Amino acid sequence: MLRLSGADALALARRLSPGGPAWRPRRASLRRLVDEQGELLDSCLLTWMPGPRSFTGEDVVEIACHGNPLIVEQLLDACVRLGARPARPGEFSRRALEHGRLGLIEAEALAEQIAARSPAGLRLARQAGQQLAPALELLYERLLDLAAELEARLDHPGEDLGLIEDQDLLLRLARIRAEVGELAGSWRAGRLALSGLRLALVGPVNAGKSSLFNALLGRPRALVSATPGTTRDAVESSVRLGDLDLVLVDTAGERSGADALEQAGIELGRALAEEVDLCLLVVDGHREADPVEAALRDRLVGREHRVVLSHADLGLLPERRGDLAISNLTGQGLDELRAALLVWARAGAGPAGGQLAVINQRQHALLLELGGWLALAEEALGGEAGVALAAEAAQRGLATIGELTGRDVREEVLDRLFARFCIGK
Ligand SMILES: Nc1nc2c(ncn2[C@@H]2O[C@H](COP(=O)(O)OP(=O)(O)OP(=O)(O)O)[C@@H](O)[C@H]2O)c(=O)[nH]1
Ligand SMILES: [Mg+2]
Repeated sequence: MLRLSGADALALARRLSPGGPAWRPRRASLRRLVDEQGELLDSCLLTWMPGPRSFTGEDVVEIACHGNPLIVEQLLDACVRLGARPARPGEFSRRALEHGRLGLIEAEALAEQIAARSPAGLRLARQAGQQLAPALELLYERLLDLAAELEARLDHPGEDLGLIEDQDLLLRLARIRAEVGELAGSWRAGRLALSGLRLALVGPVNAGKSSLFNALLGRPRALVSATPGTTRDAVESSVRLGDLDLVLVDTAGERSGADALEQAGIELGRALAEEVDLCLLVVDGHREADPVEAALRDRLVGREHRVVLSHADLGLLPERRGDLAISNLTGQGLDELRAALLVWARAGAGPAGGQLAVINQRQHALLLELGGWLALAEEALGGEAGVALAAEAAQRGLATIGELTGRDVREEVLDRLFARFCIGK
């Protein structure tokens, strides 16, 4: 699909396909596209969508040409010779945004839908595109009401305006703050669905990390051998796990007395393991724990991690403790591990599938900021600082939601106030 957008779109399309049927808005018509010499470039369906009722809000012509990249390239060249220029990345959506055809959140959701690498990510992005902006608008409306209440107290102190009680106001603020907190917390689930679960396999040399890496990937991606210290460099690869994208990082095994090069590999593995969502400590369950393993267990304290006992086929020592036992040789425990990974990934990830989640860091950060303003408003209203600060904090909160959704704020609070209470003189 080639898409022309702008005031000259139709004029250009006419020159590209002289003659042909009359152009009717939003009706696909079969046309012959030719170059300057009248040579046929393609014969295909063109659709004219006059602005502002088009995706970008401008005049748009869509050319549903044949899929050969050569045809697309020749058509593009012909369009450029006729005065068009290639669009910049995201430019159509950007124009749609500028012309009010697309909200900021919807544009962000669209970007995530295009980039999604797992069904879970796609589902979340679609959902955000449809429900996140309305949900935020609703929050905005509710906060606007409260801000209006606060403004009323500020402008007419001591007067009985039939306003709601402070206690009620506080309660409503707290309720909004709780919802905002929940939505901000959904980022963990959002990030998980969109970026996938990053999982590092760490452990002593020869524990079976690379074997497990290959088993989870379902293909021999990393070298496996009985020689300790086989994996030198970190190896990364991704695979679908349930409806998630699982990004696996195999690291160099740890041991004491490694040479400089091997030690560098170990350090690299440690650094990468710092950045993942979950570490799997793989240890050989049919051998006793050694100091290297003890040090690893210590290092993982306070971090998201699980312990996998490998070599279950050889018989586990009774004193060995871990979350799961597996054998890379027989495949024992691997299905259980996959299932457990999905559960572990979602543990603490906030709302499970089906619930609304934010889909990027910007939204997350602004929601945290909003929560801060709401807390300040509550604190001020309930304490010494008083209504002026509370009103200001509510305004900042509104501005933050405005920033989130891409809208503008300010005078509206007063508009709302007078409309609702009819106190204007
Ligand atoms: N019997 C048995 N052998 C295993 C198992 N897992 C791995 N091995 C063997 O143990 C040896 C080491 O396996 P790797 O997967 O290379 O171990 P690693 O942890 O990646 O080792 P380094 O890269 O050196 O840190 C190989 O000979 C594997 O075939 C298992 O569950 N059972
Ligand atoms: Mg290895």
